[in-house]
Amino acid sequence: IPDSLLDRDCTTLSRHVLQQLNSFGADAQDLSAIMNRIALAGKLIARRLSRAGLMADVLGFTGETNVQGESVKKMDVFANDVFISVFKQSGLVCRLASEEMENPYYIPENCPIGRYTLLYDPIDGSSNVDINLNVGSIFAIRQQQGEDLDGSASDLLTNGDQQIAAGYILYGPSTILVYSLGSGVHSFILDPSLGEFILAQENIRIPDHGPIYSTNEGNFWQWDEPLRDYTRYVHRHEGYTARYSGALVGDIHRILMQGGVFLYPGTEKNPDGKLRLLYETAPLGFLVEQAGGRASDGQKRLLDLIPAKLHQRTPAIIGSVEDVKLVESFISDHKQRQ
Ligand code: P6P
Repeated sequence: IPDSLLDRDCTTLSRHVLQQLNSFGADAQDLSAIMNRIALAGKLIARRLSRAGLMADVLGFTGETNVQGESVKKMDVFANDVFISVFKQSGLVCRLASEEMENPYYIPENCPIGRYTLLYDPIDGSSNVDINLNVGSIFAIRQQQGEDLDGSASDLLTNGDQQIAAGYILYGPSTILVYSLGSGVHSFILDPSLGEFILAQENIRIPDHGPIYSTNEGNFWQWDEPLRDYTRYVHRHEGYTARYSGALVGDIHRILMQGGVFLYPGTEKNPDGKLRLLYETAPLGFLVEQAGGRASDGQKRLLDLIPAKLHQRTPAIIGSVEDVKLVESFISDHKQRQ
């Protein structure tokens, strides 16, 4: 972190991206411009959220149901369209795949130039919007492989190591943007008076172990036996505490900062769990691995998983190495006994 406060305030996101990208060569400019557009989207969403209760047409539901079968919040649609709009003017991203859209959105005029695809969850945890609790945006950037002439975006159905950048924006008491381009995890705090994301922490490292386990224990009886055994273990042993907000970005940010493990296992109703691989758990898994943590579906590394379809779901165990390995050991021991 720069020594003087003034230097610190001048370490904006775009400068930090360029500093980092010396090793990226030609892509440096592109990725810096893309991160700038993501920052603009974050500012537009943060501004709307801060006045949600005061403006018409922000809170509540649209009456529609999205591809996930979830009722769509007005804020979901607004945030989804914000990302499309900021990239329309950018010339860099020619395809956007979102939790809110059945098929990717194409910006053909960008295709000859921009070979990048944005995968995103525009507002994650949107049920928290109406009660003024934290929500987040999750994003990943991939390079398009091939021409995608049939519009199926099948080149996106690859493993998470194909992500060239990933991150999230946490809309809480402060608006924080956390990202990685593959060389460490860095956080920025939005200074509304400047309209800039200012560097807060560089090379964030997740502790190898932490006290927190973060999961919806309301699903306990729907889990497989190993996950129940793990839960009984942390209930019985000193040094563990439960924290769960029902909004993925805030729960993961807490784990990244303090250590521990976030779990969204499969259930009888949803054996693949609830979270989506391409634009929720793969970006977060990328970040947590970059911070020295671990991310799996309980048995396999999350970033090795290859989705069969765009909105594929996956169980997710994400966090400190030791804590994720502990959960995995309950699953592998159980399999050996069968
Ligand atoms: P549950 C929000 O709807 C979300 O997609 C994530 O933000 C969050 O982690 C999860 O679902 C919460 O699900 O079943 O615990 O309410």
